[in-house]
Amino acid sequence: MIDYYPTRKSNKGYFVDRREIVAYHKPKCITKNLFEKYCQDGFLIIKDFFHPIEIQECEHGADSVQGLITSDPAIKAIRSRTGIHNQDPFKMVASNPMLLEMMQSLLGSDIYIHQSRINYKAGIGASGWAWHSDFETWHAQDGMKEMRCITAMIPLTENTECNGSLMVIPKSHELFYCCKKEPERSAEEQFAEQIEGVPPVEAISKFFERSKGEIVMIKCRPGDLVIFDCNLIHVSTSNMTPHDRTNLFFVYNSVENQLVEPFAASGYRPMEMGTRGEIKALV
Ligand code: 6CS
Ligand code: FE
Repeated sequence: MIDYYPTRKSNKGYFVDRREIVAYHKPKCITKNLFEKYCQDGFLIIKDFFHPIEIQECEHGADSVQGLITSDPAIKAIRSRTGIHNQDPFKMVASNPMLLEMMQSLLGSDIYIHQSRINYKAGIGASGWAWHSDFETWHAQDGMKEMRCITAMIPLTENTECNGSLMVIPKSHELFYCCKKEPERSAEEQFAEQIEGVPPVEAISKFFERSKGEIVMIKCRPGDLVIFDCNLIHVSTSNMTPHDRTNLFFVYNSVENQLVEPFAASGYRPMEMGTRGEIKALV
């Protein structure tokens, strides 16, 4: 199979253009202006998308899951729990009809969930993530062929300018950086801290040249919905405030873009990091 995004294969990094269109159709729940903005910038923040009750239930759900994964008080790093979209109460939000209609329209087909997770950034010390494109990882490690996949981020606590909010480079989704080859680590190590697939400073500068230096901090609150293209370059800093930051992530992929063999990895990651096999479309 031809690899149009040959990342982690050679000893030198380089750029290639995006091949796929960013979105197919305008979803019913957003205006034409917002749709165009999404296509141009590669992300969108939609205020008050969810009903407060839906989100409150997830906040309680997240608290109980968090108890399990941060029981060691010495651990102040980011903690992710994957594979949560079939679990109550998260299931309800992952299959919210307006959210599904939006993803189906944007992706122009039936959809399914490629990956779901809760990311916790505990207060006073949780570290962040280096600049990266999620698609780079999904292509290299999971065998996601095309950029036809969108992440929905659902804040369960306020994301402020201080508590390690996501930052994105608008328009960076139009260009792909093929990263240089790095020694392979285990899926779990890679998930906890990304080293492979991190573009060098010169490459990030080029993304900034295209955005004319623009960087957007995704400030949002419970009830809001953030959507971003799988190839949008993003980063997040550590959380030195006393305020924990918790976000849900559901990654929707087109059923026409199901995983093939990984393009730059020797095996499959666990199922909850990249769904493969028998796919049931969400309706
Ligand atoms: O390994 C992954 O699939 C992921 N890693 C990062 C740093 N962002 C998104 C995705 O969950
Ligand atoms: Fe990411």
